[in-house]
Amino acid sequence: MNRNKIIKSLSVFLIGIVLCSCKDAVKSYPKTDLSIAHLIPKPLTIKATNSSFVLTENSSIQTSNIEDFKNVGFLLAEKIKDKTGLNLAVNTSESTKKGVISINKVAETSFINKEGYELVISEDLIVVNALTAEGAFRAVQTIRQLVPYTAFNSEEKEWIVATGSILDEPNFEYRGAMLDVSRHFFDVEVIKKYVDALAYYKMNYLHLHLSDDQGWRLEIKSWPKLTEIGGKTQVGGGKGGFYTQKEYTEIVDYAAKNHITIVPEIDMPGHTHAAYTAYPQLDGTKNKKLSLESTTEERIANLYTGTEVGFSTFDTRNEEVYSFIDDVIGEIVQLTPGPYIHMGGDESLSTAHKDYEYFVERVEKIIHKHNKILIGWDEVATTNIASSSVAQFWANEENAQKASEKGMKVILSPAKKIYLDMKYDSISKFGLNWAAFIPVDSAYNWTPETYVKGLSKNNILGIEAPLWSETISTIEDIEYLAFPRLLGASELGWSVQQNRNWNDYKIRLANQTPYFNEMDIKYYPSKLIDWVK
Ligand code: TNX
Repeated sequence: MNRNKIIKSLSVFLIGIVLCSCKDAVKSYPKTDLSIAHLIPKPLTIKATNSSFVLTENSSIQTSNIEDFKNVGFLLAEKIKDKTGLNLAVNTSESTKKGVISINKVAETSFINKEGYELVISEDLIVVNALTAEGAFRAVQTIRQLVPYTAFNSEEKEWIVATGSILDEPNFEYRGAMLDVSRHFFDVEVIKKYVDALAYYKMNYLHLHLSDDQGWRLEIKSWPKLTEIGGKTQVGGGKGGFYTQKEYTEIVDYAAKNHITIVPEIDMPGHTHAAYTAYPQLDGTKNKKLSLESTTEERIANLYTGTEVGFSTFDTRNEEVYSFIDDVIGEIVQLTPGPYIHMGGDESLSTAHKDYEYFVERVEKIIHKHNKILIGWDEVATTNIASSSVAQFWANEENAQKASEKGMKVILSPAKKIYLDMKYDSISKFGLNWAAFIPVDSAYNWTPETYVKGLSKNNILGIEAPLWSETISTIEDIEYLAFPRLLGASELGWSVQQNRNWNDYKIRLANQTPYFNEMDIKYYPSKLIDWVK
C-alpha cells in the first residue's frame, strides 16, 4: 500500500469514527408526556419527566430471584416480544447494560396494599418496586400499555417509552367480571381469551356462573349425571357442554398465572332445573315429568332451553340435598385455590322464604366447613347469614343495606349500570333491556362509592361486571357486549374517584383500538367514542 492509499483509508476510518460518535451524540428522541399516556385504568399518580427510555434489542429484564417475580419477568418478555418482536433477555448475566427493566420485590413501598407498585422510568432504566408478585404483575400491565405499537425507528428497532414515575394501587380490593357459562356454554379457549383482557386492565377476579336451569357445566365425579344429563343442552337447544375437572383446573391455573382468582358459582336453591333433572331426588317443585325411574333419554328430553327464571327449587327439607351440596362443594374446593364459593341464591321465587332462610344457613355451614367464604346474590342478606359472608348487590338496594347492617361486605353489580348483557341501545345486536339500556358513557358515569344509599366505601369489597348469556353464544357475541364497557368497570374498580373523568377516559378508550385489533377483540364501535383508526 502506498503512502497516499494509507492516508486515504486512515481518513475514511477516522471520518467513520467521527460520524458514528456524532450520530450517537446527536441522536435525539422525542419529548414525551407520561401524564397523558392512554392508560386504563388511570393510575393513582403520574409524574412526567418528558424524555425517553429507548427499548431495543439490547434491553433486558432483571427480576428479584424469587420464583413468582421471575415469572412476572418472563411474562413481560413474552408480551414485549408479541408486540415489538424484540427478544429481551431475562435474568441473564449480560442484562446489566443500559436499557434494563428491573422488577424488584421490596420490603417497603409507598403502599401497604399488596397490589400497589412504584414504577420509575428514566432514560436508562425502568424500575418496578412491589411488595408482592401481584403488585409487580399489575405494574407490568402498565408497562405493556406504555410500549407503543409502532416503533420510533423501525430500522434500528427502537421503541420509545415516556419517562416519569407512577405510584399506583387499586381503589377496591375486588375487581371482577362474571361469565354465565350455563345459559350458553363457552369452552376453555374463550375463557382464556377473556382472562387475557381482564389481566391487561388489572382486574383480579373471574366469577364463573357454572350452573343454572339450562345447564350444569362442571364435572362432579361423585354425581356424574350432573354433566352427563345436565350439561347436554343450553338456551335455544344447542348441544351445551361442560368442563371436565382437568379443564376447570386449566382455567384456574391460567387465571392464576395472570393473577386472577376464579370464583365458582353453583346457583341454588333456585336456578336448579338442570341439576334436579339429572337427580330427581333433589327436586323441590314436585315436577311430575321427573322420576327416579325415568331413563337418561327421558331426563335429557326434560331439560330446559327457555329463558324464564324463578320456576325451580331444590327440596330444602330433604337431607340428601345437603349431602349432595357437601359433595359438590367438597370437589370444587379441591380444585379452587381462591377464598370464595358463590352459592347464587337469587330469584328463588319457588322457595318459601322460611325454607330459603333455612337453606342459606345450611349451605353457609357447608361452605365454612370447607374453609371458604360464601358469596351470594343480594337476596342472601334477607337470612340470618354471617357477617363474614359477602353479598353481591344486583337489583335490590334494601338487601345491600341489610347486608351492610349485618357487617357483611358487598360487591356492587348494579344491573342498571354494570350488567354487560344489557343492550347499549334499542338497536343493539344482542342483549336484554329489563334493567336499562346502557350506553358506554352510562356504564362509566356512576360512582360505586356512593351508589347505594347507606353504604360507605368500607362496606364495599369491590365491583363486578356480570355477563349473562341468554342472548349470546359465541366469543364475538361476548366481545360485542363486553368491549368496551368492561374497561369502564376496570377503571371504576381500580382508579380513585378524583381520577375518574369521562372526557379524559373517552380519549384513553379511543386509543385502545390497536390493542383490540392485535388481540382480535371484536368490540362494539360505539359512536360516543372517536375511535383511533
Ligand atoms: C337476572 S342477576 C338474573 C339472571 C339473568 C339476568 C339477565 C341475577 C342474580 N339473576 O338469572 O340471567 O338477570 O340479565
